[in-house]
Amino acid sequence: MANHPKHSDAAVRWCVLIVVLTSGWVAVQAAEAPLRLWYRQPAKTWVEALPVGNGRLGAMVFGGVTEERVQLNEDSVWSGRPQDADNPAAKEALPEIRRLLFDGHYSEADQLGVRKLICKGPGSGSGNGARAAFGCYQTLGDLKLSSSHTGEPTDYERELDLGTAIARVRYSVQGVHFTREVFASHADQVLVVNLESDAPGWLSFSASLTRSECAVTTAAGQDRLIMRGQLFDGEKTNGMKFVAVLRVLTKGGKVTAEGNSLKVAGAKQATLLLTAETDYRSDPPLYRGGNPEQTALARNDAAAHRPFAILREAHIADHRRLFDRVSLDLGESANANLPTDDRLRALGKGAVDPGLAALYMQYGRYLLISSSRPGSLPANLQGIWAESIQTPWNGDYHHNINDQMNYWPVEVGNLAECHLPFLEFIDSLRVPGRRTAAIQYGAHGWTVHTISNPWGFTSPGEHPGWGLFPAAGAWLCHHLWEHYAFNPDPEYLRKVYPILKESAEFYLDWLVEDPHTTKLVSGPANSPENTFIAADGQRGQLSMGPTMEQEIIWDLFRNVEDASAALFIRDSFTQRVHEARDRLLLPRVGSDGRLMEWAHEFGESEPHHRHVSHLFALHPGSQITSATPEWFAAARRALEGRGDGGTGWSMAWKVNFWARLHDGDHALKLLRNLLNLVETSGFRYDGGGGVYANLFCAHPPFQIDGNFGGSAGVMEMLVQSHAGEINLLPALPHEWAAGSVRGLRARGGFEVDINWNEGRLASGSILAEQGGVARVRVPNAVKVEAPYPLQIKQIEPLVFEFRARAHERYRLVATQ
Ligand code: FUC
Repeated sequence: MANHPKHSDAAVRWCVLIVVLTSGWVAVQAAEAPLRLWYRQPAKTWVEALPVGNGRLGAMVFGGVTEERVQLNEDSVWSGRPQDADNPAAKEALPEIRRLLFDGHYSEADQLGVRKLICKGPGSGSGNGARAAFGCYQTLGDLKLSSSHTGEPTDYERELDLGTAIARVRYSVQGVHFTREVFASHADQVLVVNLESDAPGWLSFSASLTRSECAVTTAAGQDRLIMRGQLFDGEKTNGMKFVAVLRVLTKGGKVTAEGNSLKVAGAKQATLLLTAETDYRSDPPLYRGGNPEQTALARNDAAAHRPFAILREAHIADHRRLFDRVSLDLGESANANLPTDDRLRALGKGAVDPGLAALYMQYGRYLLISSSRPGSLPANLQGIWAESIQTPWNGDYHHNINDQMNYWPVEVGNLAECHLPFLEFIDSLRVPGRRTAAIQYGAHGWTVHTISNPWGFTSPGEHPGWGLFPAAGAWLCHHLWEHYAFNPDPEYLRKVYPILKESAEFYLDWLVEDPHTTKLVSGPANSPENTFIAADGQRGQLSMGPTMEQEIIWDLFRNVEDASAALFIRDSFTQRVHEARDRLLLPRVGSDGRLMEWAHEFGESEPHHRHVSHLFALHPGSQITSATPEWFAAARRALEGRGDGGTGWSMAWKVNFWARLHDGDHALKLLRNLLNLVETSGFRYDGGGGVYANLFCAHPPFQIDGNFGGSAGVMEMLVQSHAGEINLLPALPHEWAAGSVRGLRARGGFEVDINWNEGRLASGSILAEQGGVARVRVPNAVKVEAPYPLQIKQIEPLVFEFRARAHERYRLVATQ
């Protein structure tokens, strides 16, 4: 899929200039607190270290004075290999399991499901994917710098500057100031560590490159180290090959190789350049190719020919091109100047700190830019940052909420090109997904279940209670559609239409008629990853027509219909999709007024279960809006029932739900819960989520989805566009009485800037990037200025319709 054309940077800057000149935003922007995470001490644990990344290469910077640890990642360092895990037994057992479920024999169906419906073989490796064929995303290794400082360091500070994407450490020893900067350059595909002292001859250290297994480091000449390795492919170390090259350049002093480390003595400045590659290729059936050593050496040589200042400048320019598209000011925070860990502690004690919410939102954008760039693999459960060999949940791609959540901020946060790795990954699942559809279910089209890896795993997981989630493919297709919805480019839509179509083909075969209601239902399927209690006391996980399945398939069918309409395609296939959508079992409201999670009114074994699957239609779907008041109210009741706690990502989802329910204060409550500082380690499923000191989301353990979900939630509180209109300030909490946001994007190809005061929209503008009709809902009366007044129609007192031509900007100014 090609990158769609976007407005040029010059155009963006020009528009920004207009806004700045015409709406007095200079003052607002100047008042913004610096976007940085900072601390007065080095990181003791990995979740205190600071992440940098260029989409592919990542590093966690600890900031120690005498011992610096820069833990390294490369996004394709995956063990494992492709495996044949599709299970033909499933196809045979399907009619019987469906019959049992329709007749209410849930336990029996579950037992048969455990035996027949799961993948063949060990699936994800049940907690040990690193040694199984499924594989595991792992650390690349550690770059360690040991320095021979003597004397106590003073004036220590370390920070991560989100605007420049540079991690920095500063301190003094014996009156000499030292500065260390680390960044992962996308422009030069190199990780750069620069050390400087303000007096000549003071920099002396040794640098080593290590990995706990499967790697050997050797010196190459006096100024280079090369680490070579090969991972497990299951049983044997015959898997992915990787190479890392480290070079040290100095000003003053001397570099020598000693064993497998480099020694720098008496320098003023030292620049370390690290390049890394693997032989992974997204190219089935082997998924391998290329010459990683050659590429790593060539990229390292190229970087070594560019002075540090040039590398730094190119990196900052490249990062700013994406990051600066959005700015957010949520108002003054008394705690803005506290170190980030203290700031979190103060928030936990009840401090009002809207600036921290703005920082968290921008951190999500920063992390996405750093972990998902065109050409990279998509951001996994940990983005690209993983410390160990056996990463939790294999650091894989989970499609029952997690990897989708990773991409919630991408379009609204004006980073459309960072969506591409995920969209391309979805496309790449088609080939293995066709096999899975045919072998498991005898169905046409392509499908995927709860988990994937870069080796094209599309089979169900090894337990149906979590691993049998047939709607996963349709949910992934939601992203293909959303990219179009925000950037309406027919060329792009023509390319992805076959992927949507083939997914719909699968569901047309997969759906069955419920003999009791004649509705079309999906199943057997779990409602991720919850357990129900039937009226007669049976506990089960598999059922027919769980609400989430129905909602996601409805969403796919509607998107296919909209896509075919946009492409002027009308054929028997689109007619079949239309008819099937009409016959789908729709969301239902239970006797207690809550939206039902399953097709029957079951009891719940965990009423506060972390997944809130049945509210997919509220968010990220759009089947439930204020235009469907009965469902809207029932969704609210269901959400209240689920409570305000949860794992990290669960609370992040709830921020978005409350925003969609237009309850800004409740959304903020969840955001505060999400910013709960977690200072313990270990796994928890039953709540206790929050953030670590480095603002990484705590499931716990670290899982990045909550960072992205929380970031998207903040944006969702300010601008929504899923319900056929652009809704400005739909869920503004009282605490954010005054503020401004610039550069958020809305479906239809619009860019939104707004300025508010005393909780009311003060001024704003909507830029039509390519023209089209926009309906805009405002929270209070405004006057609209359009290039041609005839292009504006007032639909309701607070709803306007603009018929915009490309590049036109519509201005809104409060009238009272
Ligand atoms: C889903 C969730 C878990 C965890 C895992 C990676 O299975 O239910 O909480 O986030 O993904």
